Amino acid sequence: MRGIIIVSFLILQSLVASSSQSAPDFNFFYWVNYWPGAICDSQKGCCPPTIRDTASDFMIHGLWPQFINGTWPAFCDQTNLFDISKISDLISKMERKWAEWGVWTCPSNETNLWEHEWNKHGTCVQSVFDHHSYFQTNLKFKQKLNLLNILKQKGIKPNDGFYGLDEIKNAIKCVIGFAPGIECNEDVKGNKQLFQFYICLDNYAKEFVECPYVPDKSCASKIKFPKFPKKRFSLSESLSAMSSVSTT
Ligand code: U2P
Repeated sequence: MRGIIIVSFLILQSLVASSSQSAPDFNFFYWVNYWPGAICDSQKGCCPPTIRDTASDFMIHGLWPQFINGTWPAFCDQTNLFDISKISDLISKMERKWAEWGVWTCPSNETNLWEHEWNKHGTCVQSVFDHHSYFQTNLKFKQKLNLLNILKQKGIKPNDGFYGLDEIKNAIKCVIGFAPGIECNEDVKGNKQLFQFYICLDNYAKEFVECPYVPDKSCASKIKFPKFPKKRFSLSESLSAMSSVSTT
């Protein structure tokens, strides 16, 4: 009898626990990555060379909760704003994979992208993520999905060449099973160019899913894949390069 009571109590307890865990109140996620080369050209045709230790790669923009009707929640909680101390172990990786895009504008205009993404989108997904897991999940997908390599393997390279929009979508679809959304912008000559990928994830950000909704993101049937911004050496790197030349 005592055993039955204990088992019943445990079942009841687990039911209460699972019902108090809130389910996501949005439908899916966009995981958005931008191409730094598309930011340079679209400004004044210039591109400040970066001294940042960024990889020549797509950069994370953010993980955005979405509704299937094409709207999205934003800035949901003023009481839990960005706190960098909660993600200190992730910073060095984030600096390489999630660079501020103002670095590549003319003139450089750094705001704080991480802070903005948490305050705008992260605060709306607290049924699924806390500070740390929000940022970590972005980095996890970056590790899992190498967009640039996928494109390069299909001969689609950042060389200022033009490639079919469907060709680009299909390259990604071949690997994740679903076509991404693509956002374009224009270079100074008015050419449409690859700016951002929208990869759709389920509302727990566990799996890739078919995009329930992809907004029209103003591309053409052929789009330019601009070069990656050139790297400028830092003062210490330049000095060490000079000293190695003078000693040889
Ligand atoms: O389009 C302007 C900014 O609104 C946010 N956005 C846009 C489309 C969409 O489907 N979902 C969404 O969240 C983005 O916010 P950001 O983080 O850049 O401020 C988008 O850039």
